[in-house]
Amino acid sequence: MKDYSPELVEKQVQAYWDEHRCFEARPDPKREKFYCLSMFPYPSGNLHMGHVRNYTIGDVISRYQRMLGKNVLQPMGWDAFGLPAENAAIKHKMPPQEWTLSNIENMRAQLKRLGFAYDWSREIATCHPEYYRWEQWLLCRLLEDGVVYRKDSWVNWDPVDETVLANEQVIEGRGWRSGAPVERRKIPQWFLRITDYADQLLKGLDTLPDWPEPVKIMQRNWIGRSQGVQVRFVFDNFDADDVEVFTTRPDTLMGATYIALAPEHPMIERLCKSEKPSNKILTLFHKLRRLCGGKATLAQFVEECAKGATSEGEMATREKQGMPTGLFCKHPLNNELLPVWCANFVLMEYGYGAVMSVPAHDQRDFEFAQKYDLPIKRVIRPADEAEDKSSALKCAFTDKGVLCNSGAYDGLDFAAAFDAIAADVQKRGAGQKMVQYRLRDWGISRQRSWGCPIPFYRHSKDGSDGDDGESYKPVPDKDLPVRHDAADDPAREKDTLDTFVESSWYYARFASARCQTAMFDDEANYWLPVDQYVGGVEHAVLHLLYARFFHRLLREKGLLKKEVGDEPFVRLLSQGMVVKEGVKMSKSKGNTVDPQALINRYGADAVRLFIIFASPPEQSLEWSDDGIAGAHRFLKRLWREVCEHMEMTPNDADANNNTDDDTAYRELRRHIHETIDHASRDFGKRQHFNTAVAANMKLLNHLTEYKPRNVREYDAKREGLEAMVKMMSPVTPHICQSLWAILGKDDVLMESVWPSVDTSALERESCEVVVQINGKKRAVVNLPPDADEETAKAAALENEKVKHAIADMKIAKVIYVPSRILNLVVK
Ligand code: ANZ
Repeated sequence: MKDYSPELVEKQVQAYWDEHRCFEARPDPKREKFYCLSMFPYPSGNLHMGHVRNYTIGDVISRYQRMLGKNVLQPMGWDAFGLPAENAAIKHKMPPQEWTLSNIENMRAQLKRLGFAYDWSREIATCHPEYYRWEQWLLCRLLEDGVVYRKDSWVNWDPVDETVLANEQVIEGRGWRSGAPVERRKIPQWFLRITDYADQLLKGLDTLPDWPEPVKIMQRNWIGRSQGVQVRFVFDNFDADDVEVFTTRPDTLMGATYIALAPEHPMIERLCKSEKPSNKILTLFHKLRRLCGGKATLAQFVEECAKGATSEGEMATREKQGMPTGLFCKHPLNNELLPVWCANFVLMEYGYGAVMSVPAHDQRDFEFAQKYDLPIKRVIRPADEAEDKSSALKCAFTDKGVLCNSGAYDGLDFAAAFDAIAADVQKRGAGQKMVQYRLRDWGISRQRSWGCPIPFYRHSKDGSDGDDGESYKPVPDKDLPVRHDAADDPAREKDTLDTFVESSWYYARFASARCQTAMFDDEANYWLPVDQYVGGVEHAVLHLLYARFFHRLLREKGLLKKEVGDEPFVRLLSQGMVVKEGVKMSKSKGNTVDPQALINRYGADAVRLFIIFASPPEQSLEWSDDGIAGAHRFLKRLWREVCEHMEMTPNDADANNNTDDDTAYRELRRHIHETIDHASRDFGKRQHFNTAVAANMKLLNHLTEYKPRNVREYDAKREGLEAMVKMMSPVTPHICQSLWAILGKDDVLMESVWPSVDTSALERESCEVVVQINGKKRAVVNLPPDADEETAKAAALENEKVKHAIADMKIAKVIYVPSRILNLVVK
């Protein structure tokens, strides 16, 4: 027989798959479907190890499910719009489209070389007009329904390049190309009302038992549901709308000593324009202003705050600064006057952009009050502290406790105070209980050229030339798609869509990829939902949340049937990182390993095997050069073992020795079926593919040592080799297909059924039972698997070591797990 040549084997097998279109999926209502999806890549140029890992895991699952008899769909495509293409275009002086398409060519060839079982007839690239025309069509419907709306929003502005920057283009507060300090600017942009779905998206997480818990926690935190109270504060010396705040701690209301407004708060904007506080407080006002670092006017202070980037991280680490407005509000319960400040720690995007500050019980408010000499009033004491000791606080006491210095509310605990104060606030018409989400509406406008054009145009509303949502209309369906390279039209929206929009519905389009007349046809209802989604944990929050949101939109619009379920992804596997010497493999760290070089040297199967064997999928994978060489050696051994067996005939075996002793035979068959049992669980529910492979490696050792002496033993070895070739085929499909043929089979391996366990082979004549005395292992006894407790105890008491350990003590209790353990509790 010939030697194992991965290159030859892989080429042949792949040619066969191609020719017979083995992976093209067709709906078949009579069969159980299984839709397995791996997160599609950004076509950056070449596959990296992270991709190879992601896609190998998805492929193993797909191929395993197929052998279980399911009708499997596994598609692949390209998340093709995005900033790197624009950057590369600048760098290589080539259009983003050309760069992207040539990368796709290259990466498609790499994926094919790895032998992934994709239905390439469904390939999607999000930059193709055939794809994004449906996205544009949907967006037009969403504009009509008001799910898309326009509002002013802050962006990072590079004053030198005169362009809007994405958060990742702001490096330490400066534009990535110009190096100029970034400014914040407000411009009108498009938003999707994802916040209307906050509650559904939160509750839906409880219906996903097969999602990793950490991902669900991250999503819950991102949605950030807070239960609190809205409180309205009336201005004392100013004719304006009330200041509304959101608080999760209404129990501290009696300790509020000032109100803080975000620099972007409309009231601040209004004050900046007038800058004329009432005479009554003018003197105090000037005194306070002097405390604020010499910034003469509120407008200057606000301008100062607008510098720096918009990211939440940058906002959080800023030094707390503020300026008094000169205005006062009335406390809704005791009518005390509270000064109104403008403060840079208040976010316009959360709640009402205003805070009732309780310095005694909130650390930010405390630091701010100390800095600007504002009163600190303690209203909560620890439950176990009888009296309010009223010593000066060194920091805020932020725990929940019992109320003090709060008049009628004194002595109430958090829950009682929350309800009592909320009720009183409501009675006075000054607010009510409410739920607030951290989740913001999704800003989808991007000032980029390599993206899906937003398909709206501006018409003049009553002859005026406004720039609000109402002055826009959807591009008529007949004019879709609006191509990314369409000629300029002054009336049309110039911004493009966030590329997360494309990746929010691709999972559904794959299921109807060839439909030309609609976004989806009925095939989508057959394949959806995705039964298994595989991808990196870096997408745990945004991508998965957006796709869950789109799934709900698509169902509401009737584009997908209700029957596909509330959630797009039933089961999620978040694969771990590929690391080298404990550090994430990445270009920026310069520690990458090129998958292509390894494929060229060892073949695709060895690379796939190494990746799967090295660690469980959700853990990080430590790269090792020895590991890949080891994988290759294992495959060579498997090849040789099958070939050698095939060169032998049953008669050769028979002639060697004819024995009645069937111990070795039974042991081998037991090992084979234990391995099948183990691998079935590991490939299925547990998804620990590495231990399934390890079990097969052990089985190969056994098969190698096993020298058949008669026909029965020869057949048992054959049974073992066949089972092994099947079990390894999801991981190393090429070599297994070839070996399947060498084993004399003329069918396609992946169409054959997963081996089943012969339970009679699992039976043992005796098992080793561990005997413990007071929990300590003392001996091992051999017992029939069905031995009862009395028999087990009797056998243990025959054992010298057990006798010795018990000596003259009495047995107080017996704990017996048949075939495993006997614990004697003695006194
Ligand atoms: C008074 C108070 C007293 C508060 C106290 C906390 C502790 P979560 O839990 O994240 O929802 N807050 C409200 N709007 C804000 C904004 N726009 N920018 C910055 N902070 C804001 O947070 C709710 C709390 O965050 C609210 O409860 C409010 O401060 C603050 F001892 O109100 B609290």
